[in-house]
Amino acid sequence: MDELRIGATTIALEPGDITRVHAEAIVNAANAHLAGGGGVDGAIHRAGGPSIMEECRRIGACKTGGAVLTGAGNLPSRYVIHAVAPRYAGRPRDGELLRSAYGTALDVACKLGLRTIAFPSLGTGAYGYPIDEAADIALSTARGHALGETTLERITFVLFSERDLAAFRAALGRASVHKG
Ligand code: AR6
Repeated sequence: MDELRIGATTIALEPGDITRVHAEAIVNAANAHLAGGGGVDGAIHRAGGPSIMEECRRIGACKTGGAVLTGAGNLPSRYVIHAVAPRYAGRPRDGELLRSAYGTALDVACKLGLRTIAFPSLGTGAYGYPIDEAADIALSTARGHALGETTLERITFVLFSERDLAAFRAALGRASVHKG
């Protein structure tokens, strides 16, 4: 089973396309200019319609490691949380920034009192973060969040490729071993 239970929160993995997911918030792998692009970002703006980009323009920018909130246009979710991963360059700081992008998105959702959130694998496409390391960071940040006080009952990682799903499954196994 691709799930890990931490207190009242379930961390789950599922294959698929995040634009089709029914979670209260989905997370976008955005860039610091909130300018749109390819990958998940392109898919979310295409499926969600122009209102999301209008809101992004009003917000203007988001620092790397940060996250900002918009509505979700025509998507089945209520909100899109645009999180900005680092462009991978092998610096120790890259790990901190990726952790911060996940952590900030989780905090934004929790402040809104949301119960469900879905993430793609941030940073592991155009930004080049190695998937195995990124999956460990994603799951340990979710686990750390769930160990604190949170409104989130379900944190789902929606994995678009076999490679992403396999890496997150292996990382979930490692996170489960360290559960106690
Ligand atoms: N649903 C879920 N995951 C997806 C989807 C989808 N529909 N499409 C791709 N992925 P990327 P980044 C996976 O490049 O590395 C954009 O141009 C994909 O398999 O979307 O953070 C932005 O504007 C990959 O593992 O995001 C930025 O400029 C993962 O999503 C830049 O790319 C992330 O790949 C951000 O790069």
